[in-house]
Amino acid sequence: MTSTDASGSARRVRTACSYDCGGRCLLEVEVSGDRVQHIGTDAAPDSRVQACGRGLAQGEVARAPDRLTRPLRRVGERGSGDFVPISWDEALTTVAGELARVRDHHGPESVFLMDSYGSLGALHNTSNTARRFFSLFGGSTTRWGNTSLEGAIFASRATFGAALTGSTRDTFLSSRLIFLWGWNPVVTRFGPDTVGYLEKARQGGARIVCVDPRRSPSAVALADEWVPIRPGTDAAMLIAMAHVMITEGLHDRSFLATHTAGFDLFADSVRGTADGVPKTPQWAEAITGVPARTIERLAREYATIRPAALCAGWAPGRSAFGEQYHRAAQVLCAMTGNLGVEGGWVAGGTGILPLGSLAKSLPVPKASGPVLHGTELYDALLRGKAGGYPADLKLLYVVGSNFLNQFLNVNHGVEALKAPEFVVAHELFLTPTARHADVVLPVTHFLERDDVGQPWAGGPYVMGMEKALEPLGETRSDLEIFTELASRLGIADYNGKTDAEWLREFVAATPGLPAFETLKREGVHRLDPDRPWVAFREQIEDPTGHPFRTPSGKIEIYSQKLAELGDPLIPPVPTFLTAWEGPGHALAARYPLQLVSPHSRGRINSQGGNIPRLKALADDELWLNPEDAAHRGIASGDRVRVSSDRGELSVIARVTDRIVPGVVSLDAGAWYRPDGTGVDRGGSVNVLTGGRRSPGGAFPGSTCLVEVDKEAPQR
Ligand SMILES: Nc1nc2c(c(=O)[nH]1)N[C@H]1C(S)=C(S)[C@@H](COP(=O)(O)OP(=O)(O)OC[C@H]3O[C@@H](n4cnc5c(=O)[nH]c(N)nc54)[C@H](O)[C@@H]3O)O[C@H]1N2
Ligand SMILES: Nc1nc2c(c(=O)[nH]1)N[C@H]1C(S)=C(S)[C@@H](COP(=O)(O)OP(=O)(O)OC[C@H]3O[C@@H](n4cnc5c(=O)[nH]c(N)nc54)[C@H](O)[C@@H]3O)O[C@H]1N2
Ligand SMILES: [Mo]
Repeated sequence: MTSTDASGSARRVRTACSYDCGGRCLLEVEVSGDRVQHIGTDAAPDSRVQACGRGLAQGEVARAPDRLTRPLRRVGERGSGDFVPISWDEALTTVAGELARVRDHHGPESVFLMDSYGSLGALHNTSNTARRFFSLFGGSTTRWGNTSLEGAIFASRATFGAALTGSTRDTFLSSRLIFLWGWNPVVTRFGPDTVGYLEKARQGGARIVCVDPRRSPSAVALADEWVPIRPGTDAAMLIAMAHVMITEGLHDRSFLATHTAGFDLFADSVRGTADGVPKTPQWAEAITGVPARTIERLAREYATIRPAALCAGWAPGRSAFGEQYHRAAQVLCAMTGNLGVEGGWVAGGTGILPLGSLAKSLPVPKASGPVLHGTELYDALLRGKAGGYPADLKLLYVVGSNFLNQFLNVNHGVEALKAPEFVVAHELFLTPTARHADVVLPVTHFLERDDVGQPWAGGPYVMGMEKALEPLGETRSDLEIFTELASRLGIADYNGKTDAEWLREFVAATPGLPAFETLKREGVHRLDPDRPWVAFREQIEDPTGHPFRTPSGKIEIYSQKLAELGDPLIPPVPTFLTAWEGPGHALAARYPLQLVSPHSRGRINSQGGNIPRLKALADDELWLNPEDAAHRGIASGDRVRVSSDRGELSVIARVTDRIVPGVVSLDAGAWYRPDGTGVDRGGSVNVLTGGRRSPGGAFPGSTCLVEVDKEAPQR
């Protein structure tokens, strides 16, 4: 444990963010007394773990004036924000009492655990701490459907029999062509080393093409070519690229014969043998808005310039039939033989690499209990069993999630949050979600805890995290809170160890790591392999010895498992399916513009939305094309009303040709702040979004039609 230097002179500690951005970047924190004087990242042993502006602002986050420091009990209506501070004893007694009451009277499935990605340390992990508790509690209803990449996970399982498809970023140094397809790592990072390797690849002669409805910061900084595309139509463009390769004989026949199953069935579908519609570049042009000639050229380039990396981002997959886009991208990777080789890339999910990764984190015993997809939560809260859901949800338990802001259809959420008998949230701040809780339990910030962490993928290193500050006020970690609740509820075995004991155990179980105390002092420990880690290298180099974990043992272009589902909306070969909300849909008469909602430079999802230094980094204006603006008499700087079938918000417009006509963009994560008339003045984009999950489970944030009008000046 570190202690504050009595003389008040500064000390330095090394830690890393535990946020859900794929980072885990080095923070060198200079602390004096209870304050962070400065956070730097320059002494990093190499540029590959350097922190971004969000990391460097964590001193302000941890000591923000609106940090919650005491447990709160609601006194006004839900959502009113009227709370009074209470003691921990009262808070824990109330929460334990409600948990026991609901479990004993209605069954544990009447508790819904809403855990999310607030903190992703190995120990202080908002999901593991909560899931461990509720497993031992007797179960609960939980959520399925990863908001980030469920489409990619679904597709990767079908195609490769694996959810994890990550490679280390140094593989880009061998790439001669790189597609940033709906991927904007200049803002979203995906590990602190991604952009550096992309820059190096480009300096070494790789051509970079960005396919995105927006000329994103990555398109500006990294790309040789920007290909604007209509949101939600990527599968059509990819399938048309396959058409070009097939008709021109550019596909890698020997790779396909050795490693894949079902290519002929896909080729039939591309040619239109059964439906009479050949999936030509002209066909795709009408759907995507991308000129047929561009599609042809890019198909030829991807098939002939090798090795090439098709980095298929997750945003295009967070759409109506998002999994089809991922499946199509995966098939193209296989058709060009760019899989399992250095310089190639597997379009898919990601995940901690199976190399020297941290062997242990807080264990979560298996629990049985019903699951609901995140997009079903509000309807389930409102209708329960009568609506066909597995339980009547009486108690909502929220840990590390600002779902009201971050899930689709905020107004529906506000209605649904009136329904449960009791709502608890563990939070740092009174977020839009926490405002709707009955009891809010104040948690520590990661700068106030020891931990260890590892980035999502591609970052072959482990970070030791040393506590820099004492917990603010009366805050406690999620682990401490659950430990207390477990003891009040008579749950044995939730936590019999100190933090240091857990952490020593996790680190000791991992070959190649120094002891926890050393790791904590050093900060970064790299586990670099001697050559790039490439997903599926073994399967490609030695197909007999290392089959894929699919029914055929091969890359399944035609998926036997999907065929067995017999669901026309989950076809066995990648297929473009028209979204349930989009151009040409009846709703487009009233709401003619498509909306995308990228992740912000100034936030991690919604986190940072209340911090001035981070707000200043964010771009919270609505981007719209000059053509669309002219029709509506809108100029940059005008306040506009954006409306959808689900709600309305008010923001400032930016007119820019960096977005394709017919599409507008507003970054996700600004905090919901409704005025008296139900219009959101905070610019929380999910006031506009809505709808059901994709058949494969993707969270369809970018399937959304809106209209934009100039707002009459306020009096
Ligand atoms: N700064 C920052 N970094 C983050 C996060 C954050 O909030 N802030 N969040 C983290 C998390 S949780 C995640 S899951 C990742 C998200 O990472 P991504 O999903 O990659 O990020 P997005 O910003 O949503 O989208 C990337 C790009 O896709 C484009 N796009 C949107 N829809 C489509 C489409 O239909 N087709 C095509 N071709 N392009 C499209 C957007 O314009 C954007 O430029 O980022 C992580 N990193
Ligand atoms: N329209 C649209 N919506 C989107 C997206 C999009 O692209 N467009 N992206 C989606 C994606 S990819 C994601 S991942 C989701 C994210 O959805 P969430 O995971 O709900 O997003 P966050 O805003 O990161 O909320 C995490 C909360 O945890 C709290 N927190 C931080 N540390 C701790 C801790 O140690 N303990 C506890 N108890 N709490 C802590 C933070 O204060 C914050 O309020 O949003 C999704 N929503
Ligand atoms: Mo995410």
